[in-house]
Formats: sequence, C-alpha cells, structure tokens
Amino acid sequence: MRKVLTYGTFDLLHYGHINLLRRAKKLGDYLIVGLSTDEFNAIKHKEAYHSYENRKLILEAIRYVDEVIPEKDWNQKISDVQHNDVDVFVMGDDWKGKFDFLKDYCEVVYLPRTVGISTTKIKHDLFTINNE
Ligand code: C2G
Repeated sequence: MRKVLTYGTFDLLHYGHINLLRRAKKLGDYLIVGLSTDEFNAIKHKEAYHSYENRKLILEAIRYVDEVIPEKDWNQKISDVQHNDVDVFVMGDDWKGKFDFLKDYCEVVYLPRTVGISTTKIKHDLFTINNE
C-alpha cells in the first residue's frame, strides 16, 4: 500500500483544499492528513474558525482522506513519515522547497495551488459583504 502524507489547517474547508486532497490521494492508496492543532495554529500565527476537533470531523468525512493525525509542531514530519511508512509527502506549491529535507525519507511533491480561493479570502469577502 502506497501511503501519502500532507499537512495543513484546513479551516473553512473550500475547493482549494479539496483539489489538494484529491490530487494527493491520486498519488497513492492511503492518505494521511496531519491536521494543525489549535495550539500549533497559534505558533503558525493562524487562528482557525473551527476547532481542531471540528476540523478533524470535517476532514474525516472526505472520501479522499483515510486518516487524520495531529500536527503539533514543525519538527514532527520526519518521525511521522517513518512511523507511518509514508511513501509520498505532498504540499501545495506555496511551500515549494520548504520540506525538501524529507527527500531523504520519501518522495516530496509540491502541487500547484488552486488560484482564487483561500480561507483568508473567504473571511475578507464575508467581512466586506457584511460591512458594505
Ligand atoms: N491549498 C491549495 N490551494 C488553495 C489553498 C490551499 O492547494 N487555494 C493547499 C495548501 O497549499 C496546503 C493545503 O491546501 O497544502 C492546506 O492549506 P492550509 O490549511 O492553508 O495549510 P497551511 O496553513 O499552509 O499549513 O506543516 C505544514 C503546515 O501545517 C501547512
């Protein structure tokens, strides 16, 4: 079984996330998502609308996702790859080059981001609509 691993916050789930997860799953047979905890989001200077538990609930309902594990810090990726026998690590290409150190442990693939959508854009647009 070819195992794929990706990470993210996946807040206010949108089609950019789904495009990423669908393409990531196509690279193997089993997709693990390292979901950023609320505490790790604070380290990433991100504040998710949905809690970790609710973001996990949503991700686990997606047909492409086989398993969700917590992403608690920047330094767990090598051990995650090793402990889960991961063959392919995947991220959107806004992260291109940032995780090349994982090439010693598995394949590393950066996929083109979906243009025109982001959680930040959703929040901004909703704020604008409600304050016009
Ligand atoms: N993504 C995408 N297209 C978008 C928006 C997001 O392909 N329009 C991808 C990102 O590149 C990432 C994944 O969807 O691979 C999740 O995005 P975020 O939830 O924003 O994750 P991020 O904050 O980038 O966290 O250790 C890695 C970090 O946890 C990544």
